Amino acid sequence: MTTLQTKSRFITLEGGEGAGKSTVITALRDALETAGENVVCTREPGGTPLAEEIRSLLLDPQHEAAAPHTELLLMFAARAQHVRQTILPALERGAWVISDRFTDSSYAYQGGGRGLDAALIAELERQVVGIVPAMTLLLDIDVHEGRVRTNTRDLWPDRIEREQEDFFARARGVFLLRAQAEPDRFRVIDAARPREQVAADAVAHLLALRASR
Ligand code: Z5A
Repeated sequence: MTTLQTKSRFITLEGGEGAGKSTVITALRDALETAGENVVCTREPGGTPLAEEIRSLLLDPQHEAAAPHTELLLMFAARAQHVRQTILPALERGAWVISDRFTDSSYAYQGGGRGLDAALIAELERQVVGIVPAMTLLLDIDVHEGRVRTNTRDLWPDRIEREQEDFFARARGVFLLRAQAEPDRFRVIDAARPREQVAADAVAHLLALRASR
């Protein structure tokens, strides 16, 4: 795979910690199912048994700290499996696929957060992933505000969650730059508002995309 192909029924959710992606995914699934569609909800890193094992390696704070390139390549190893094993087969069956995070997270966290070269990430995206979602919902929230939401939940933060706020601020900056650069694909949603409003905006974007087909 060398050129990127946009997949019309493939939707991704991106955003910082505590942005509320899980809540929104449930609302998106319900909206599509009500409209009679088949839906597969999945997540990254993960989404297949092997990719979930890679997720454990990546996020378990018991392991030694991964070098930035190790982290990047494990993210893409998991994604390579996820695309071939879960996403493409579901799309080929005619289902919609909604993924909690995808390649934009690698640009944000490994590129922005860890400082790795975006050209390397782009090359991995072309060679290893090959597909781009038709729509990416970026749930944007102030880093501190998002972390306050998860701090009350996470007794044992994972390895990435243990990073400092400036790491997440750099990641947020990359998400917003990518959204600015690709306005046709991204919809930026203010995730600081109540759950119902955030979910309603996300559903409206999805149904508008579906109606435009
Ligand atoms: N990562 C990476 O570095 N590179 C990559 O390529 C990929 C991922 C694919 C995945 O861990 C980590 O991997 C992630 C990026 C990195 N690390 N970080 N940060 P994860 O899946 O466990 O982490 P997450 O995606 O950030 O999950 P999260 O923190 O759970 O975020 P969320 O799913 O958006 O949040 P939520 O569970 O829906 O809500 C969080 C809490 O806020 C919860 O208690 C809710 O009840 C509450 N909430 C949600 N919405 C609201 C509103 N609107 N108001 C008030 N409270 C709310």
